[in-house]
Amino acid sequence: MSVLTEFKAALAKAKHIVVLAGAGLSAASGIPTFRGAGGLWRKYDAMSLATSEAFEENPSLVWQFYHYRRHVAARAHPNAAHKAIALLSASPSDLHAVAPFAQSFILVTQNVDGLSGRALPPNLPKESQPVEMHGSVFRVKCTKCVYVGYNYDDPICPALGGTEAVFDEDKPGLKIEVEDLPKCPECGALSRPGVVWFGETVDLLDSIYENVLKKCDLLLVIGTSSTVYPASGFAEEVQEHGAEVAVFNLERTKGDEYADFLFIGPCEDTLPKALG
Ligand code: BJW
Ligand code: ZN
Repeated sequence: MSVLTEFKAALAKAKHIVVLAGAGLSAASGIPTFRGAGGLWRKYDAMSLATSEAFEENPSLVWQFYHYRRHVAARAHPNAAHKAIALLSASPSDLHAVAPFAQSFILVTQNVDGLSGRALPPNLPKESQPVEMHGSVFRVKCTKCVYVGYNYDDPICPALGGTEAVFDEDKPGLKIEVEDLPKCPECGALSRPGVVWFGETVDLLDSIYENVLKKCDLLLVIGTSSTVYPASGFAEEVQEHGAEVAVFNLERTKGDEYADFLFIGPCEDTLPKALG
């Protein structure tokens, strides 16, 4: 039996289906990954851009990096893999056509580009929306007060306008004063990107374990190198209680260790076939 046929049989009996997505899901939309060819962490130093220490030391540089990422994400469009997931998240009848016993279908994404949410129709209930475990580049948090909100302005403040072209050329030399960087709409203090940096805790983790992983009986791991904790532990976690794991990736990864079903190839091709 082919892996596709075997996977479809697993889908046909699954009750609680979880999708864990990584940067490879958005690669076909033109969003760079982190560690693969052309990946961000191959070109830029993660520790100088994606830690709270880096932000404290050089908020101008870190904001230029996230302005560049916001600019790219805002212009990108969901691809066939985002759409295949969105269809099953949004439409019970499409979900039940491939998984007649499914009681839940939840996407947990490490991606901060907002594309999975944009693939969905508007006004869906919260349980049909993606869980953005590493936050979003469109979310902003105050460094002083409790304010957290979404901001889709491009640029988010005048001083960052145009810096995306310079950043893309790997010359983020422009020094923007703190008073010209994004400000909290509540208290006026410096705002920071609402993403989870290295060394920071994933606030949603307890809820993901309790409400998502605990009951999962089929996990799809899509386009992630499975190198970053805590998402790197999800496949092992669900397999311990008997769930099956399907891995969709361009190449072999650490995640394959737990794969009951392995789909090597671009997920924008393999996933619509597996879920269709
Ligand atoms: C395709 C494709 C196509 C391409 N089709 N596939 C030592 C050991 C263990 C853990 C640690 C350690 N030292 C430190 C840690 C903890 C750390 C960690 O895991 N570090 C590792 C790098 C070792 N983790 C943390 O710090 C986390 N918090 C935490 O641990 O809290 C507890 C704690 C607190 C304090 C002290 C100690 C513990 C937080 C991690 C936050 C990660 N943040 C980032 C940046 C977010 C904001 C932003 O985007 O700027 O999240 S890093 C980056 O990696 C981003 C991603 O979400 C994340 C995962 O990357 P992903 O998605 O897997 O992308 P890639 O590029 O790695 O892989 C892409 C894959 O797609 C590849 O496999 C391709 O082949 C594939 N692909 N095209 C299918 N078309
Ligand atoms: Zn504030």
